[in-house]
Amino acid sequence: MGAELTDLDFIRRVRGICGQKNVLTGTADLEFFGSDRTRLATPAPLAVAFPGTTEQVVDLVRLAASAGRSVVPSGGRTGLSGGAMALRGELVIAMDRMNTIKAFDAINQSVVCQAGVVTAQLQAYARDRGLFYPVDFAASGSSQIGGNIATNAGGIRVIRYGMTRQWVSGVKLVTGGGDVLDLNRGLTKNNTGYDLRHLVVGSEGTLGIVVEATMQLTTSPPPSSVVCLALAKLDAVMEVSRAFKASSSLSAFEFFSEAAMKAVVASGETRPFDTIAPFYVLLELDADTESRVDAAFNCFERCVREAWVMDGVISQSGEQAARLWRLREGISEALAPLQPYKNDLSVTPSQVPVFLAEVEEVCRSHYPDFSLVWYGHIGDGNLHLNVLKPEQLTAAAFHERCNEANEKIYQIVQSLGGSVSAEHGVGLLKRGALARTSTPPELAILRHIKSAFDPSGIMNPGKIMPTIPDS
Ligand code: 2HG
Ligand code: ZN
Repeated sequence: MGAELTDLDFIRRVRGICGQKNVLTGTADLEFFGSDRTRLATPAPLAVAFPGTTEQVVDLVRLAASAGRSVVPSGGRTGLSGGAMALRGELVIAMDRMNTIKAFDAINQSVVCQAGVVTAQLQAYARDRGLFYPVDFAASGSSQIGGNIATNAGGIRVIRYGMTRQWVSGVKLVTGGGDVLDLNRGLTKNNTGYDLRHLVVGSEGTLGIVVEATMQLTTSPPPSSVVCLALAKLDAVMEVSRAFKASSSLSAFEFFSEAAMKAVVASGETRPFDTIAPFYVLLELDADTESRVDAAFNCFERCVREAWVMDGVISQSGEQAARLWRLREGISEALAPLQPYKNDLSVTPSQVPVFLAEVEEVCRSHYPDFSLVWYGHIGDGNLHLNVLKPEQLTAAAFHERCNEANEKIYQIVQSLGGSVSAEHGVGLLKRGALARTSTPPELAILRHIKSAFDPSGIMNPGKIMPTIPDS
């Protein structure tokens, strides 16, 4: 029936489902809700719908499937791989109105929340109940739980708490076929074959729309201190990591280069000390007892004696700790106006120095005009390589050369058994690179899984999968 629906008829039916005021079609709204932080291309969806219930999401997906229209799920739109970009007349389903924390279970230490709950909202809710939601990153103030699940968001405390996947004990999904799957239902033990919940985590909206989730919380962490260290050379990273891991209980181990420090300082932050170094690390460690604080100081002194560390500071207050964190968390935003070319790569933590040195070498010899900004979650092997455009190059020429450089960088990633997308997902940006680290049989299984959940192929077209189907 619906295949012949005109654009206007389709929008009228969408309005019939969500209500007149919950469907937007103005140009500015289409651009805003049809995009994420990548701004890869000009968004061009047909309409943006804001459902208020799971039933409305089901009706929207069924309508889209029957009319042969594609659907792009939209959360906080903070993604960095183009996973929420709507480029060709799709229906964007934005989860902003489904933003309620519906239930709290103190015994299970879990909450049931709708997909549009903002990460910081969940963190505050947990805090108010003496508990802790540990997944955290710079975009926590606007990213939504549904999007975090769809991208398996990581962030700054993965070395202690893991990624979002670890905290999802149940997920409710409206599949591309319009069925509602209530997966795992908050259970800790459930060995009933394939765990479909874990297929949904990281599926980037290609299988269906997450409408609700049971998220686990944990006990509040002990008081902590933040340490920022200036490193004399790259090799010192591993020595410092080994030393602090042996002496302290770490919750974060982050890294950034002087180019990143310069950018964040130019954006208004203050250098932690006068020493200029090629690299810096930022550690967060438990400081709940005197002996733990002493151990951190002793370790710091040892690192200086060994000449791994040129300078450093240990936070003496919550305010100072927050200031030090801003040096790391503010980098992405500070670089944004320069429109860097982004890579989000990972290898095992012990391979990081080799990996970084090899990439630097390739860039030095083939792309001497590129300026490389390194930062990331070095404790878990995840590095964000942001490349800045040389002034004399046009944006198009710069992109072309970055793509060419990627071939060489991906070869290094591949040779070390790493990943071409550590935490930002594949989206549109990395789908060409997927074959680097996934074999043809793996990609074939990926496609079969997609069609089992999304038989008409309407869900988030072109994301993850290496081709864009015509819509
Ligand atoms: C971070 O760790 C984010 O700051 C953003 O994952 C990284 O913008 C980037 O490349
Ligand atoms: Zn990151």
